[in-house]
Amino acid sequence: MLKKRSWAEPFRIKVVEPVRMTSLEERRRALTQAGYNTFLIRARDVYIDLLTDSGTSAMSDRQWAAMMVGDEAYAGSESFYHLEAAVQKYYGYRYTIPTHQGRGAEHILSRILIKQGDVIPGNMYFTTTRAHQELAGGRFEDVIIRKAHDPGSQHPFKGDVDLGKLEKILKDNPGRVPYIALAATVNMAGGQPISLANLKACRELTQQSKVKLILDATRIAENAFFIQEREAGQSQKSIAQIVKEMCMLSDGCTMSAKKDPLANIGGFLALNDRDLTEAAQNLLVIFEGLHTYGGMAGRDMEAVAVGIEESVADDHIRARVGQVRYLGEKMMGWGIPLVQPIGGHGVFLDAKAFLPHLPQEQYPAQALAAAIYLDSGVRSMERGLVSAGRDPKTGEEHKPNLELVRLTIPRRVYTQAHMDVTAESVLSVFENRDSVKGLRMTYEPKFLRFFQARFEPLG
Ligand code: P70
Repeated sequence: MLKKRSWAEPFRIKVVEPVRMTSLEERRRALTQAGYNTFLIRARDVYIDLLTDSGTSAMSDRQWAAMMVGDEAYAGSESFYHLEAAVQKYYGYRYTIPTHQGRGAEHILSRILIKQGDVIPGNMYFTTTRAHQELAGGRFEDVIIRKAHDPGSQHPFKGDVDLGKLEKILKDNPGRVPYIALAATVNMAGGQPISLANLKACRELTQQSKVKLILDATRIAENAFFIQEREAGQSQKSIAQIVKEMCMLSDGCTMSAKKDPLANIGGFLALNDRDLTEAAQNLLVIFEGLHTYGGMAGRDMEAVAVGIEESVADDHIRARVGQVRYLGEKMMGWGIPLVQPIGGHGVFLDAKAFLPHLPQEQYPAQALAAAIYLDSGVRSMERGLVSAGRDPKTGEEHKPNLELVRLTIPRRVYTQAHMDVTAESVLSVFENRDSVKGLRMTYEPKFLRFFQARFEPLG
């Protein structure tokens, strides 16, 4: 009789945080005050917060306990050595340079490796990563496979690099490519993984040209889950084994510890090369802090150290990606257009297909995120034309093919019922999609405009 055996989260809940429900009128006011930008809505006006999985995880009792014994010494903090040991054990890098969060690591890395006019290939841009590459005088070149830009493509590894493209860039720019930056998973593509085979091929190609390979390891455990699930010959390996193997194919990584490592703040740059580490530590003391805390309190380094260990547990990652998939499959079953396959950290709605009556100039993804908030108080994030910003040289808007709304799931925070409420709200907006109006931008900040831009509805 019983065909299916369900599984549940590998934890139980010890502390709860009440959330506030709002009326439609309250949400309408909050949305207008926020200029139709979900980044500008006050958290108290949000019911289910799917803006981001960054810094929003629920920490475990072990992480909280570790925070209590954080060593707040200015120099030589024990907590730094715990963090360093966790990075060595689970990722395999020799040196850890602690930063306040991921972009702090990206800043330091870009400054030590990029010279004016350099080219940095990568598997699709990420906003902060590209901004720091450009501020350092470099230019980002997208080498991700074409299918990554197609929301309907079922390719199992949409984070893979087009090796032909990469080879051509290396050949055309001798001495001008300091490193290739590879993200695992690829956020802007919809949380899509890179395969171990493709990573190995990138390693071989770049080694021939003496070009470094730097991972953005922010969501590497989620990437490892997809490798274990989908890649030939990998299903017998543990998540921890795959994570380590991926890291060993690189010269270093930048990390936002606010994602996979289950902390509320923190990050690091990890490297194997002694001289590069020295260069990074020299800048660290100017921009972040002393080399044994960088941008973190001792207790934060403790939380990250324990979080790293928890993040590579097979049970944890199956439940984590499984919850995202539950939400995605539910909406897919109703014919709601979204990026497939469903990614690791969120469900990405295809706003172009969702709102076909809106041209991209009217910011359909921004409008859709606003409409979902208005419907239910579920907060999501635009990942389309607004996020892509402008070319710093020409001032032209980047026109991404992907015009997406990201419903990002914080780790260990929400229940299956929250996923049901979210899916039903998106369905309700989908059924009334003809009434969603386009937007006009009324304020545009210079850097990373999506954070603070303001809009008003057309018509
Ligand atoms: C998100 C967050 C952060 C991030 C990332 C990848 C693959 C580096 C970072 C930077 C926060 C965010 C950032 C910019 C725009 C919107 C949201 N992603 N690499 O929500 O890390 O935030 O610690 O400086 O995803 O996706 P950090």
